[in-house]
Amino acid sequence: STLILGACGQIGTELTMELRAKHGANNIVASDIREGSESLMSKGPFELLDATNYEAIEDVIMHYEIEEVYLMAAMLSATAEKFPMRAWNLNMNSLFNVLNLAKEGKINKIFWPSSIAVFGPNTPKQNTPQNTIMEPSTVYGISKQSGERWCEYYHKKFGVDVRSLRYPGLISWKTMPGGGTTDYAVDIYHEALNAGKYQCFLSEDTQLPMMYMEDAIRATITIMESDSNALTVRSSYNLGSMSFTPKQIAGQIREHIPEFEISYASDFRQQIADSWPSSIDDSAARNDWGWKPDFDLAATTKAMLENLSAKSS
Ligand code: VAH
Repeated sequence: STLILGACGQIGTELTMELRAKHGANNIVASDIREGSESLMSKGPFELLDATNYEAIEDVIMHYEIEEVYLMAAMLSATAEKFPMRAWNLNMNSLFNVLNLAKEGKINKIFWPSSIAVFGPNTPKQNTPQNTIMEPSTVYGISKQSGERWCEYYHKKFGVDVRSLRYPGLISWKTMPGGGTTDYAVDIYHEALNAGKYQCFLSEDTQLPMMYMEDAIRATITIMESDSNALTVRSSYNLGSMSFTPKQIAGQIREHIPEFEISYASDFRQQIADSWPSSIDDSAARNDWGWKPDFDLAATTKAMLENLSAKSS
């Protein structure tokens, strides 16, 4: 069966729901440092679990006969700038725990998320290549770049079957994001419906790679189900779908809510966003395991506003 570490997070929550629907709830063990939503807690096995505690994870692996682990626990870019050492400890020690469990033969497959945050200010910003200059200038980006190096090392040296995706900013309605720089692209939809206006913490022309959560979950499950021999990248695959600016997302929202107003007040997250790419070349993912996104900005906006309206009514 499967263990999800960080199952209460923005990605973990939806990933848990999708895997339970696909494989049966009793084959998916959700875990996190804290309890999650009522539906997450009530519809399948859940364990309170600190992803930095090797023995605690090992106990859960043995008890439930876990074969594969999705490590979705991490501290994201904005929060990590406030607590560098806590971010490094969580992001790295949780990864070493699952890599070492696989090296010891206690689990046989790992998914670990990387991010466009591995790229830095001197990385080519348009159509950022799979292999290019990577000098991340954020704590989170440094932890993800280092994590990618360790994933590739454990695969080459010990045969560990670890698979990874460099997620862009993710847009979801089922779960709130936590502590990310791309979170404005979720907050804006909530504010458009609740207040009819939004003050954006990034400037209007800040173009960032983004993805609708349904696409990200499908990519995650697809790469995990792919034939190991098809995977030519064991650091982490670039993964793209769309890129847009706050001005463009506001324009799409006004197609549905004509009187929606946006204002701009950049904060410390502007420097983080400015160090990241504007668009991503994900041809390796498309060639190796058939990646193809479904949602563009118009479809994402429609889905977000419809689902958030239905949820609150
Ligand atoms: C963040 N959503 O903003 C995450 C992600 C590419 C962005 O890593 O930190």
